Amino acid sequence: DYPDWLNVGVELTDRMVEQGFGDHTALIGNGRRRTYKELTDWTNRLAATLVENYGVKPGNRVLIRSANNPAMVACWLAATKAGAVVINTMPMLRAGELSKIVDKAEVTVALCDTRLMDELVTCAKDSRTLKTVIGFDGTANHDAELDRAALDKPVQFDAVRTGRDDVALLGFTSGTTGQPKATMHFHRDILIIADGYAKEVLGVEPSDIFVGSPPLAFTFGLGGLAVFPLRFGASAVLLENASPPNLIEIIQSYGATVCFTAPTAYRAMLRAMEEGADLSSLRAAVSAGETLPAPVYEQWIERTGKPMLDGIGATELLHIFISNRFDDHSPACTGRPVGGYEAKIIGPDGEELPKGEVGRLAVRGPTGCRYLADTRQQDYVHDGWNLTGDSFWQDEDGRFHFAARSDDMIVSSGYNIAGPEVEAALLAHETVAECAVIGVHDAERGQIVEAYVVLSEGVSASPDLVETLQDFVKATIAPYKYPRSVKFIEALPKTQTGKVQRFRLRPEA
Ligand code: 3SK
Repeated sequence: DYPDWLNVGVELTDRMVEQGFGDHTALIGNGRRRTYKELTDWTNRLAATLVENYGVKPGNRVLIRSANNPAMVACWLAATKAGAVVINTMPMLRAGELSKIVDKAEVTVALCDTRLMDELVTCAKDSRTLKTVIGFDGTANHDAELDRAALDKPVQFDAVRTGRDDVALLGFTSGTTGQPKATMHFHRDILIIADGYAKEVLGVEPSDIFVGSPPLAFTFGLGGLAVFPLRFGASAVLLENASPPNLIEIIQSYGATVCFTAPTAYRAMLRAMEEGADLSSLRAAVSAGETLPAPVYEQWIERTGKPMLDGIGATELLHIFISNRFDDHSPACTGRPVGGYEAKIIGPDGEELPKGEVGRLAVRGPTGCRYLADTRQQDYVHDGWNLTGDSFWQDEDGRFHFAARSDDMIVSSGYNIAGPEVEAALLAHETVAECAVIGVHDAERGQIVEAYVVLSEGVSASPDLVETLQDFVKATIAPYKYPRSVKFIEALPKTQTGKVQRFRLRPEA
């Protein structure tokens, strides 16, 4: 039910002021609070600057490079108001990685935190399309080229009348192969994730204060830390450094009520609570991006009396499409589809499988995958169903349960072994800080389970420990699932969004 002409930049700022939220705090970061009115004025000035000083036209691809801070959100909203198609990128990307994005998206203008210029300038030197790189002040002291140019612009801006089905955002996903894919999302998609998941599952109120760790460049972060709060007149605290100690400190000092992060950070929060941290302000702890181990979920309920809300999303679908609810949740369970989405489990022939059987998770709903100029579209969408890369099963009550990434299923001596189940078993041992499990070729069994283990602080690797862990897994889950090979490593390979890259552990990688 969105109007034909819709600009999500306007909906999240000017419209909120019209609705009476002008004096509410919208964004907190870099030691400052900004109200909805201030954010609206700021983004209107920036939008006017982009159009008048830099010639940004509707449909131009504008890349933003920044850590999570209010200036990045302001740049995103401003470029959107100017009718641009925005690509948010993470600060850790190097010139080579930026070049792949710039080439694929045909980026013409880039807005870059002045602290992060080097790699982007290097990328622009060789780019066919990227001719304009404009610095902005990520610390929001308005002391960079873009900010200075914006200072004398009026606070009113006639936003471009984009259509609700015009592309507003390109979300990049590296997948498992390293060849980035761009997913196109419309203006209306960005409101749908708020009016769907955020409203139905989280019940966002203007009094909510959002905090979290995912980068705004990742649609999980853009939704959780910008779209959801701004759509409902709530506030977001944006952290350039969201490592667990900082996140915990911020939750306490701002009384944050909604947190978006991954299980590793929740584990750190559980430890901090044992040492006296007071995280009781949190009413919603959202976990996604990695499987939520049942012990973390259980300990969270034990400590806080509230469920942790595990969910699954995908850049292709923009945000979370299956989730637990405050009043409908259980361990090792991802929950039920968010309103408007349907999900089913299919076999290799595309036919729906009976309840209880593990197969590929297929989803359809109001947001869906549209890869930009990519033949992989044909693999991802069949008959309107988005075929995720995850293996799930559905229980008799209709709830969905994660089994494994489709490509992570280990088949050993005819047994299907879901790597995450072995990981969860290992993680329950006190010596294991983090781990990842893969299948490796074995002449006798086809594959065997191999575990890569990062030990807890102060624990040393030894052959005895290998045996201890193997026995522990055998005692925790069916013995055939135990890791026949255990390797100790310093750190797991991860993407910049914190996902474990199991494919990099495989011998052929
Ligand atoms: O889990 C993910 O990969 C994800 C991606 C985009 C948006 C939300 C989520 C949870």
